[in-house]
Amino acid sequence: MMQIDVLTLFPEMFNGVLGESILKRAQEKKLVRIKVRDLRDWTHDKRRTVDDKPFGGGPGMVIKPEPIFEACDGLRKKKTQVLLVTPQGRPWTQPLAQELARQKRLLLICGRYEGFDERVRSLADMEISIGDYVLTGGEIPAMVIIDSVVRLVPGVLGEKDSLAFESFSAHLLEYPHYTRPRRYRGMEVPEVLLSGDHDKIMQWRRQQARQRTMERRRDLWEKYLTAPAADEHNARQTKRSARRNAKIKG
Ligand code: JBB
Repeated sequence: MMQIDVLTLFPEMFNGVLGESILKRAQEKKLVRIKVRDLRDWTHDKRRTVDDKPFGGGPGMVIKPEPIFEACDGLRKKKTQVLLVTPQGRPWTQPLAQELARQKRLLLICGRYEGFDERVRSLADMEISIGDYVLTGGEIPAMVIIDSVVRLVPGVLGEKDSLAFESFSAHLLEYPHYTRPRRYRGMEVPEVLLSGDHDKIMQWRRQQARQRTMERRRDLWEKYLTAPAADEHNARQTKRSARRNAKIKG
C-alpha cells in the first residue's frame, strides 16, 4: 500500500478533501494510507513556535528549520520521496503525477507565511509548484497533488472510466458530454449522439475534442501534434489534415 504523509500547520484543512468521494474510498479500500501531521508536534517550546523573523530584516515571518527537520527525521523511511510544496518547484503535470503514483511513500511538506528557511530545501527530493498564482500556503497545492496521484494508483478508479481510456485523449480536451433531457431550455442534444451509430459518434467526439483543443489551448494542440505513441493513429491523421489546411490557407 502507498503511504502519503503530509506535514502542515493546518491539518484540519484536509478533512473535507480526504474524507469524501474517491480519496475516501481509496483509503477505505486500503490502496493508500494518508496521514496528516501537525508541524507543531515537532516543536519543544510552550508556545509551539514554528516561525521567526527573517535574518536581514524585511516583512513577514519564515518557517523555522528545526520542526521540519525533526519531523522529517521521524517520518521519512528509506524509500520516502520528500516533496516540498513551493512556487519555486517543478511545474506539476500529469507525467509527474504518473511518476509519483509509482512511489511507495511520499512526504509532502506544506509551508505558510513568506516561505521556508532556505536550509529546508536540502531535505527535499523534489520541489513542486502547481502553477503561477499567489496562494496563502502549501495545503491546497498538497491536496491537488494527492488528488491527482491517488486516482492513478491501481484499483482506485473503476475499470471503465480509467486509464487506458484516457490515453485516447492524451493532450486533448474532453469532447462535449450530454445527458437527459434531450431538449433543455431550448438547447438540443446533438443528433449524432442519439443515432446509435458508434463509429459516427466516435468520429464526432474526436473531431470536437480536436477542435476545442485547437481553439482554446494552442499549447496542448502543439503537444498533441508532436506527441509520440499514445494516440499515434489519430495524431497522424490530424497532421495530414493540418497540412492540407495549411496549404488551403496558403
Ligand atoms: C506556499 C504557495 C514558499 O518556497 C517559496 C515560498 C514562498 C512563499 C511561500 C511559501 C510557502 S507557502 S507554497 C505554494 C504558497 O519560495
